[in-house]
Amino acid sequence: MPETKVNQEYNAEQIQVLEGLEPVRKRPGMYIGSTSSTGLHHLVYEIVDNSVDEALAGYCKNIEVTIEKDNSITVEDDGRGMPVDNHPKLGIPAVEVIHTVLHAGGKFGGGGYKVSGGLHGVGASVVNALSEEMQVRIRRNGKVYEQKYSRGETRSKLEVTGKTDTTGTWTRFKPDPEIFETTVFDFSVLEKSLRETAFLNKGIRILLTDRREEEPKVLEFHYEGGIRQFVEYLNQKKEPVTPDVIYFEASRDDCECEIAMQYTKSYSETILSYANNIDTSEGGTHLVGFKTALTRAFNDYARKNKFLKENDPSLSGEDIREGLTAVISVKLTEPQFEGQTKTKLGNSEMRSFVDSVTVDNVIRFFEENPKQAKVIMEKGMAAARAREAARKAREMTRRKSALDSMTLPGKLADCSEKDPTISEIFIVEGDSAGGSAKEGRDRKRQAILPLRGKILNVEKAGYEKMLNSQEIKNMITAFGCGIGNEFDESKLRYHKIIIMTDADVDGAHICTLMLTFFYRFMRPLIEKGYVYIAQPPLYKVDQGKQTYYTYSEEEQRALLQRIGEGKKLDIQRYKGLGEMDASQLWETTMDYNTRTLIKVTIDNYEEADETFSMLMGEKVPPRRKFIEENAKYVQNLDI
Ligand code: 28F
Repeated sequence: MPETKVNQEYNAEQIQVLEGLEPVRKRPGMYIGSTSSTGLHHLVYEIVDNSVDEALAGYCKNIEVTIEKDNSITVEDDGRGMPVDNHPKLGIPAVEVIHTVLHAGGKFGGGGYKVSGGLHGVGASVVNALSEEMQVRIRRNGKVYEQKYSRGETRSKLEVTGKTDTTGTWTRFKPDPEIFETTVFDFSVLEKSLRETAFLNKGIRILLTDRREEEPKVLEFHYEGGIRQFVEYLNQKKEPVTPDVIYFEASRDDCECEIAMQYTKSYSETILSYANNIDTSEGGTHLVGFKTALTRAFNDYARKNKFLKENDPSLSGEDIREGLTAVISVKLTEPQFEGQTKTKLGNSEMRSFVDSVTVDNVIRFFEENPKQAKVIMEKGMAAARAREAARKAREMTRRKSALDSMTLPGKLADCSEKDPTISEIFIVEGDSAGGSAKEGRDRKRQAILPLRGKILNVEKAGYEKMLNSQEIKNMITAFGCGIGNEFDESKLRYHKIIIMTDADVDGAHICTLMLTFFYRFMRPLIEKGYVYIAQPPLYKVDQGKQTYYTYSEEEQRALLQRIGEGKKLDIQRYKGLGEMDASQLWETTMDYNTRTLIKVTIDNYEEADETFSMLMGEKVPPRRKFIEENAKYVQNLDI
């Protein structure tokens, strides 16, 4: 009988077996990313992902993860149980191959197993290599099988230890302190990861137990709603602007895509993306596909439904994603991971696949839910306006400081003094009073900015409209200190800002509008005491050559009592600043030595805030109530 020729060719698998798991212990970072706490927790994800794969195959419903007292981990599932029959070529049980051959498990000839999650499904063999102890118990064929391993080596033969009428796999491993910086597990890290796994695999039930304390700590994760519920969970501390979570899924060839999204009132975007249950924190082609598709679908719908006019610019991606919470989960057989931490999906086909699925489904949702679509459209457009307004404000402040006085408004009659501490600016109502003020003023220290009619009510108009008001823009550039969070007190050009309006209802309203603007957008002006209200006279009383001015009704009564008898009195009630000529305006209201100025202060923030909102805001009832309650205190209300 001729000697059977010894087959000298080893196949890749046999070479792999000969090499063993030494490479893993030499360079663990290559297989689990690091040997820090992060790498330690990856061991758990590897084992859990094998149970998840068994669940995705439809055979496992429950997974239990336990942190034991000695910081070993046990994971158990109720799947079919790892195969125990001998591997045809290697002559050892399949379960032993899975635990001792690198890159084994999950990928033997495909067979309904998608590449499992974790760090690219390197599976149980890596965990064995990096554990000082590991054991597996399989319930299958009515028997319980058990085998032990340590640091990649087999420590016992696979043996039958009992009978059972259930099936499943139970694994226990104790990470090797020779490898890891720490072998203490963090409950909250496992909690976050297992909760995400349950969201990403709807219907799976995962139990997490921590037995290291007297009282075991137990959490269960089970979400029939899958990533819909994930979005609800992410939004639980935010205010959704639509009742529904938008959800859609599609599969094609060997790609699957599942997306859930919902807008909220917040200004930030939260978009999580996964590939084969791996958190693709560096994004990738699936995320790019989603974002470009959403921007296109949004603008198409906005134009088609006249939210955007013909020549309106399209909304940008960040405007459209403001307040958006979304979860994108894709599954594919041959994922390519790139990037610094190998968490960026590289497969180009996923970009076009996710793009087409997203455009079709987002447009469909908008068309089937026009009310929710309207709310979403308006949110995106408001974001665009706010961004544009903020840009203008920056631009304005920058331009003003860059070009200095070159950009001052034409209507401003500036003063020659450059020292702001002794410079003043009068904001004067109406061009005629403005003309008298320019003529009568002290040109060295007093600037005049005439205002034409009522300025915008910023309480109602909001940021973007405010910046389109010429009157408001003139004040901003004249003051030179910017607004909102661009406000810079050191750039203020006048340390007295004096509001000079008619002593009538209109004048009072204009004054209130200006105070509202200062309070909402340049509050430090008031806080630091830069804002004043001029006090023009109410009456002019001539008696022979003598002229008197009075500034209130009681002052007028007192004067008349004092000089009433004797020569004829000529009394004039001023209806507006415009009735005074330049010299009278100077003498009565602007002359440093004789004028009266009221300094505006904020004694009580809350009250001020409420008063402005109530007096100037949208809601009429509170304003009506305030006027009814306070009308009796009004003295010179002219109708
Ligand atoms: C606690 C960790 O690892 N569970 C697993 C199975 C079930 C099968 C399997 C695993 C298929 C062909 C490689 C059983 N019966 N929990 C786990 N449960 N692996 S890992 O098969 C291994 C792959 O070779 C299984 C029929 N088909 C598959």
